[in-house]
Amino acid sequence: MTRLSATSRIGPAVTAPGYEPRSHATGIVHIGVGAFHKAHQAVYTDSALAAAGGDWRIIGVSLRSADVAAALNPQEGRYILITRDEAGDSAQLISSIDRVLVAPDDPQAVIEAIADPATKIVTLTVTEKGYGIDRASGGLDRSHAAVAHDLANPEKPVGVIGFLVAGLSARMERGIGGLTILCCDNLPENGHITARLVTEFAAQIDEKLATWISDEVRFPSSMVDRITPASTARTFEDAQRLSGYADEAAVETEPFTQWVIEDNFRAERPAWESAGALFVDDVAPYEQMKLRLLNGTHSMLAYAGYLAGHETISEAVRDTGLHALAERQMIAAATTLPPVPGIDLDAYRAQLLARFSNRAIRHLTYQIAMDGTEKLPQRILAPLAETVKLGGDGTPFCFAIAAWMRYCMGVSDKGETYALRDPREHLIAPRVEAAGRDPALLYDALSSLPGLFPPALAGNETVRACVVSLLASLLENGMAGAIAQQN
Ligand code: CS2
Repeated sequence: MTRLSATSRIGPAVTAPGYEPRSHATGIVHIGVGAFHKAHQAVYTDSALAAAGGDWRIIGVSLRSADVAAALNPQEGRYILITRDEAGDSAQLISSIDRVLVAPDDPQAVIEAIADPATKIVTLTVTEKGYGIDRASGGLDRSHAAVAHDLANPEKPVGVIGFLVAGLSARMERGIGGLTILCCDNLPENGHITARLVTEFAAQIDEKLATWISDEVRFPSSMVDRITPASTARTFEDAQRLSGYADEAAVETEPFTQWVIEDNFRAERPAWESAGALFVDDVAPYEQMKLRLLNGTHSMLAYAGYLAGHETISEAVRDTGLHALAERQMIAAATTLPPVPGIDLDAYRAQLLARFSNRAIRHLTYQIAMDGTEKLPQRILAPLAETVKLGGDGTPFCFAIAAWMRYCMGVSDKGETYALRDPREHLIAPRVEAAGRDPALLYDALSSLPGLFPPALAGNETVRACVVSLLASLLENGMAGAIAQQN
């Protein structure tokens, strides 16, 4: 089968780009070219290029693996995006990515791309664990492997913060001026977090650079949303069937998409609003809504669903017991939110449950279960702390915590083992082992992981009692039994 390329004559089943890609130069560097980027920011940029033109094509950067570059570069960045709905699939050829750089192969090329005067915006999707956030202080975690490496070798970075600072330093030295760094990861106030990490890192190297960054660089926050599972053999087969070409870079996603961006850019930007992006003064209410209702419930469904034997989110949410627990958690999370302009939260909740049930998307519970310690704080623990403060009932969140703690044991009710896949696995494993099957010991061992629980929850006896009793039920009755008991 011929491989997809810039000159492929794609059949009518695939929507072609509404612009001539080669007529547009690059203006964005994107770090973390995973499936999510290819189903989200790259698609908004593709639409913006068609609607309003401009030199906004994307230079992608992979921080670790060479796989994405190997798939995309021979295709001049082209790939097929399949949108899956229960009513059927649709496909689109995306052409906004120009090329992908592999950072470990050539770190200097990444620094040069960020320092290029043509680069106006650097967007980021490196997942929560990529940044090196010290959860206790909110600042830079100097023990994070990439951060520690990059502080010692600022000219040869390996991590996202190190690369940003090296690129910015080159811009300052060359008198080029600043740019916009737009974080698109699922973190609250993600622009503020990124600004703080970058500035703290820069201050370690050169105070003057830190001041220059504060003056010259903008860090808008943004809320991103589109459920995008990892590509599988079926994604590639369908891309081939629809387009007539082999495409190992193909991705699949759901129809829904949302991007809310703080309108705070250093210079011009693509017309992302032409693809539906919303520019606002304050993203925080939208971020909280999405993190607490969508991601918080997603995590609960991932842990409880996986242990109850459900392979995908759609299966999990079609389990009537889990459906009720998902709805209960969303209702509880909604009470912790500030008003969200223009959003009807009841309709949002119903829409989320419908999105989760989409059987055309096989989003694995095991995929979402990974990196729990990086996800729990903003998804579950923050709304629980808020609920406690408001005097509400924290049980829905306690159930999610208990499900995560039970999941940390690494063995299913049937005795099957699985890998935890959490950056703090080395801390979790010995604690779980020492606690055995004692619910109180398990709670104490995991809730005391450094920086995980916010101080407001750490010594809260009501929360402890609630999670411990749920854990006891989980250990005694199994996940399916505990779900039934909650209903
Ligand atoms: C999921 C998210 O993997 C996860 O942790 O909760 O990737 C989720 O699918 C996206 O945030 C949806 O926008």
